[in-house]
Amino acid sequence: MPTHPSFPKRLKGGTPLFTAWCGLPDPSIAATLAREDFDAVVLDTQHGSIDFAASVQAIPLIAAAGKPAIVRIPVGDFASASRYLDAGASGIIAPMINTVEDAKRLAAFTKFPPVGERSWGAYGALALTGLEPGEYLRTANDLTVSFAMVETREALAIIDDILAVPGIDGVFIGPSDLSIALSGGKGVEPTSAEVDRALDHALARVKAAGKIAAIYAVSGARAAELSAKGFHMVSIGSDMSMLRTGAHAALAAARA
Ligand code: 3PY
Ligand code: MG
Repeated sequence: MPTHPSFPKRLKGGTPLFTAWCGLPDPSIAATLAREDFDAVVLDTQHGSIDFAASVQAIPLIAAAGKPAIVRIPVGDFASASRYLDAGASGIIAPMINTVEDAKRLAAFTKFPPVGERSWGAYGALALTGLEPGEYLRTANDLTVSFAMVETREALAIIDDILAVPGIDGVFIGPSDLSIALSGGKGVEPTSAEVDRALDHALARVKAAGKIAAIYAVSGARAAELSAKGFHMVSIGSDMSMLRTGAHAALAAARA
């Protein structure tokens, strides 16, 4: 059965999960990466060119490979978060959660009452999970994961308050935006010492709250460093970066 009741449990299970990150607009790309040894696949509808329809098509293709699909929504687009969960996504990543109010809105749209105000209509999720409506209603809040992105000074300053919002399962650090914020707009340096200090602090706060710590890594080598620090989930590069890296390596070998 292509359901992922174990996804939140696996996230806290002690073995870091590595995810693919897809922004290219064809669902077959996410389906292809889902067949590689990633633990889950993220569909990036904030910065990727993949749209709503293609993402909704990708979700069952990822599930058919036995993997959870997670969708990053555009900034403030909480209504789409509900629709992706309805389609069977196992998690939502919401960018630029900078206030407690933002975090509450995310929880409201992604969790059923009494935690939130998610509206009923999870038809794709019912098909993928095989659950009866009542069973899905009772279990969905615990089977799906809502990540608040922390990627600004404002968010870092109130990380404990964000983590305390019921329905927020964890934090996903955006190291590129964080580096821009911390440098006052001087540069994008997601692996800088300043970013490292900030993410060590964030990681400690997430662990103290007993919630899930996730982060984006620009490369496999950086993902290894971040998982060694103790992040539960690390997204590696992107479909576009892997395509370009592969092309550069092939051409360099050909022209050597
Ligand atoms: C960031 O690093 O700012 C992200 O949003 C992850 O790509
Ligand atoms: Mg970002």
